[in-house]
Order: sequence, then structure tokens, then C-alpha cells
Amino acid sequence: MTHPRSSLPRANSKALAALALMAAAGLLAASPAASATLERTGPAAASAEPLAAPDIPIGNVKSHLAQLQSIANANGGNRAHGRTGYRASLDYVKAKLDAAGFTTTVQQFTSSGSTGYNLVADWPGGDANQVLMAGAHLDSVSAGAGINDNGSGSAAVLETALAVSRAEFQPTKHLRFAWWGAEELGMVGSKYYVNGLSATDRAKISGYVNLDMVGSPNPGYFVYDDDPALEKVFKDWYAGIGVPTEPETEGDGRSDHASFKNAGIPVGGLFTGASRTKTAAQATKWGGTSGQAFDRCYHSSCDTSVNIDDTALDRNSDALAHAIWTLGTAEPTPPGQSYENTTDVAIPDNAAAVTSAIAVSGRTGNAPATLRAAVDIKHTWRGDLVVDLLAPDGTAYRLKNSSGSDSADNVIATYTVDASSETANGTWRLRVQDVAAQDTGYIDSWKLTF
Ligand code: DTR
Ligand code: CA
Ligand code: ZN
Ligand code: ZN
Repeated sequence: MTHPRSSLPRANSKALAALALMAAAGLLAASPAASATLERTGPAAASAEPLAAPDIPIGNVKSHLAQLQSIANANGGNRAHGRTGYRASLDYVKAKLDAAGFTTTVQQFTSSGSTGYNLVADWPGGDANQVLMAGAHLDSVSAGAGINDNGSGSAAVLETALAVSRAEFQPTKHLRFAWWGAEELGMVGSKYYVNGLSATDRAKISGYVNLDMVGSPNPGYFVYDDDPALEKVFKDWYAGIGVPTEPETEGDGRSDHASFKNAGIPVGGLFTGASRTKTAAQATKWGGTSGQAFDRCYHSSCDTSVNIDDTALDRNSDALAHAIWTLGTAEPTPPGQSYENTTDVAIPDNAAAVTSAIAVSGRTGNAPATLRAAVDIKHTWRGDLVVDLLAPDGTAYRLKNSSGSDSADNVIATYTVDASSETANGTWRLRVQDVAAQDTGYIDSWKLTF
């Protein structure tokens, strides 16, 4: 379905073919701005403009949900980890992908005494050193069929992958899609996958996009505000159809993107809300019912095929396809220059902030919108820590908030900051403060790249 007020160009093969014929006959305007480089790179003639994503047919997405509902009905009413309904769900998705030409892998793990499974599907081709991933957890809770949570994300990712196959899409990046097991037990499957990657293979993943609950019946339109580049792709798409979005603030670490973020991989994603209540202001901008949960059937037996808002599911499916086509063909970020400080700086427990400085010189103009700050802070119970990047003029950019519940050790991550309003030259500082008693550590090193 093409969205109302859609301003996105939707290239179609007929228009491209006509353009190619006109170019071949020298009929196109010769001006550099108008000329298009029409070299064949695959089934669809390439053009100077990035290829627009195809529309994801909502009917196809809904038919996947119908299949997952049938599977739950035939397997004790759920698709939970360790139950027959989960493996049957995975077999359904895998069969579709095998038939569409993907290279699929089933990864096995154990959790809570039961065998769990991840499904990973690679689209042949693209640069193996630049892997763009999209994923969704395929398991439900044991209370029900889990059609919104998270059949919706699973079906949207599946249909986008199938659209890649139908289009014989040939992106510059390598595309990998994944369906995770045991997310409801604590992102077990995605953690198992990421932990099984070598540091080299992790570094090859340019970004991970997560879809978990993208068809809530009283929907909000939330975009993960983690990696700015991934966030921008989704916010631009929604702006293009005139739908406002909000940053997803239900809490970091509440779905499979956390497994990738904790490994320093850029993450993004989409969310339509769970048990939180839609406000009056949100109902005004999005419609729906204020004072009611985004999904009243969250983790309940009523999370069935009727617990879906088709418009929200359609929009998020199309937004994902847009992200895959856009990010999949985007030029790699140029390596840039790096500036590093490896001097250890002790962080006093529950006390004043400390800083570590990097002097940048010899650059011209301002810093970029994609300034990368890689930090390596050794500290037990990293939830104690607040981390900021200070520009030469003292402007603070929050990289990490404190979190009472984040008991994991160390902050080893790369943050992308829009520093385009800051002069590049000058002394940049990493500021770290421990705001909770007990647990100590130190800044091991940090690096700026642009
Ligand atoms: N934890 C997810 C649902 C969920 C709750 N908050 C968020 C925020 C972002 C993504 C997902 C969620 C689940 O129950 O599967
Ligand atoms: Ca659509
Ligand atoms: Zn859930
Ligand atoms: Zn979920």
C-alpha cells in the first residue's frame, strides 16, 4: 500500500527502463545535474539516485501472522521458547527464505533447560566486510500466540527479506536477517549470537535494526534514538509520509538490540508501544485512544491476530524496507582521522566527575554530524556511570546515562554524535562521573574519529 501524503519517490522498473532507452538514444538532457549514470548493475538499471525501496505488501505480512497464529493454535496456544510452537514458527520462516534464495543457518543454544534456536539468513553478495543486519525475536511468551509481540516484527522482517529476493536487490553491503529465540527470557538468543562472534566479525556489522512490537493496536510511532544515522533514516521516512515520531524511551536493554549495542555495534529500530498508556497529546498526533495502553494484550492470551493495527504494521514494514535499501547502498563512512588518549584516569566512587582530554589541531571547519567517540571504561556495575563528550567550547553531549539496573561491567562502545555545530580544532574531553556508591573503575582509553 502506498501511503497517503507519501512524498517518497518510488522508482518502478517501467520508468527506469524508459529512462535507459532515452539515455541510450541520447534523448536525456546533457546537463551534469540531469544526466544519470545508467550502468547495468543487475536486474534493475542503476541510476545516480539510490534505488527506492519497494512497497511491502501488508497483505503478505498479515498472511505470515495468520500462519503464526495457526502454528500457535496447533501447538498449545503459544510459540514460546522450549515449546513446539517456537520450532514450528522457525521452520515456517526458514522454508520461505530457503525458497527465496537465502543462505539460512539455524543456531542452537540451551536456556532454562530447553533447546533454543536462532535463524540467520544471509542474502548472497555485497561486501562481507560491511554487514547490515535486521532482526526480530520470534518467540512469544507462554501465555499466548504473541502476534504483536513479536509476530509483527518477525513478519515485517521476513517480508522485507522476501522483497529483497523478489527485487533481486544487489546492495553494496552484505544483508543478513535474523529471528531470535528466547528473547522473552532475557534476549538469550541474540546474546548467544553476538557472544559467538569474533571481534573481527563484530566489527564487520555496520548496524543492527531491531523490530519488536511494530503493530500495536493503539499504536505510537517510536524510533530508537541510539545510533544517529540509523535513527535519521527512520525519522526521515516518517517525515516523508507526514507522521510524527518520538524517541523510544521505554528503556534501553529491553529487546535484542541491546545485545548488539553492548558489543559496540550501532543499533536502531522501531516500536509501537507495549503496556504504557498513550497520552492525550499522543492521541492527538497519532489517533487512537488516550488513557489506554498501546497494547492492552501485551504478554497476554489476547495477543492474537486481531491484536494488530494494520496501518502501523504496514508503515513499519515499509520503513524497514526503506532503511534496508537506503543503508544497504549507502557509501561506507570514510575512515577519517583518529585521535586517542590511552592514559588511565581513576573514577572516584560516587563523587565528582573526572575528564580525559584530546587536543585536535590542523583540521579545518567544523566537526561532522557523525563524529565517532569510542570509549573503553573499565568499571564494575556500569550503571553507576554518566558519560559525556565535551566539545572545545564546553558544550556537553550525553553519551550514556546512569542506570540503576545495568549491573554489567565496563563501557566499551562507540557513540556517534552530531557535532556539526562545533569547531573541529581544540581540546575535546571525555567526562565520566560515578553517581552511585560502591563499584569503582577508570577510563582506560578513548578515541575520536572524523
Ligand atoms: N521487551 C519487549 C517489549 C518491549 C518493552 N519495551 C520495549 C522497548 C523497545 C523494544 C521492545 C520493548 C518484549 O516484551 O519482547
Ligand atoms: Ca506497505
Ligand atoms: Zn515480550
Ligand atoms: Zn518482544
